Amino acid sequence: MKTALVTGATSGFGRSIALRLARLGYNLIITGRRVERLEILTKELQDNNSIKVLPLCFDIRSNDTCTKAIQSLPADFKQIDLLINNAGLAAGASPFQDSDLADFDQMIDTNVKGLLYITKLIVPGMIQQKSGHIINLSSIACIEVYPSGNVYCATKHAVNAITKGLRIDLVKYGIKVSSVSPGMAETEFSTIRYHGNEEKAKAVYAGLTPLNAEDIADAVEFIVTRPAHVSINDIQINPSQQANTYIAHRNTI
Ligand code: NDP
Ligand code: 8X3
Repeated sequence: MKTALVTGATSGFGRSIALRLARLGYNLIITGRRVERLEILTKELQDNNSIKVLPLCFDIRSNDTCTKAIQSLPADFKQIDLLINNAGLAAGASPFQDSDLADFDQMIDTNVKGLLYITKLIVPGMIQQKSGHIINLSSIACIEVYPSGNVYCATKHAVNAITKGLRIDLVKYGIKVSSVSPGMAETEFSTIRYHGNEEKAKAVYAGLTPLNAEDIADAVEFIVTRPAHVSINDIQINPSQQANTYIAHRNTI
């Protein structure tokens, strides 16, 4: 049985991806900062699947806590076959000049540095076993920059570059590196981005049908179920009503 580690499994994409991987028979390490949610998901995963589940509660922004968490893995969870680097966020949506430096720090520390910390800890095991698969949750913001997207887009451009760099450096060890780059998807993402303002969060999806977390789990399932000789580099996935980061066709209400 293979083991997958999913960061940011307490909500949105990460939760759906964990549920999907469980159905595919993976043992799971699920992570996030909200311990109650990890406990509830652990029970749900174990009740419905014959798999082993290990919840790990930590903040991905600290290399120290990431290191302690990964070092704490019991022997039967030490070999990780699939790493889903999903934990991430947008904090704020303002023109650069009006943006908050604390939001910049939070996005860079989570989306870029946190992803690097976890990946640095998991890659040595994959190199040793000469196999593995890393899937990074990127975004269409890795391709285009949109108004008031400044630093969020920068973090996803970084994820794109890191994905490509890892693919180059790890190819000789039989390690696949993929990314999923979604457009608008309704999760807790916009509520977090607007610092809890539900009205602003809802307005993001007004007049269109956004992606949902299951759509992203579908993409991950496709990537991980390809034959050994096939590596999917990236799946870009948008709502049908979103052409790119600027153009969305909204129903008139
Ligand atoms: P959610 O807000 O629903 O989920 C985000 C997850 O990240 C949560 O489980 C959260 O867990 C975790 N997380 C955030 N910060 C930290 C931290 N410091 N330490 C550990 N875990 C953390 O958002 P989505 O599911 O939508 O987003 C998942 C990924 O997909 C992100 O990388 C996002 O940028 C990307 N994405 C989202 C899109 C969208 O429109 N929704 C589109 C394109 C990409 P907890 O709070 O418990 O720590
Ligand atoms: C999240 C989606 O529209 O902000 O990555 O690029 S968007």
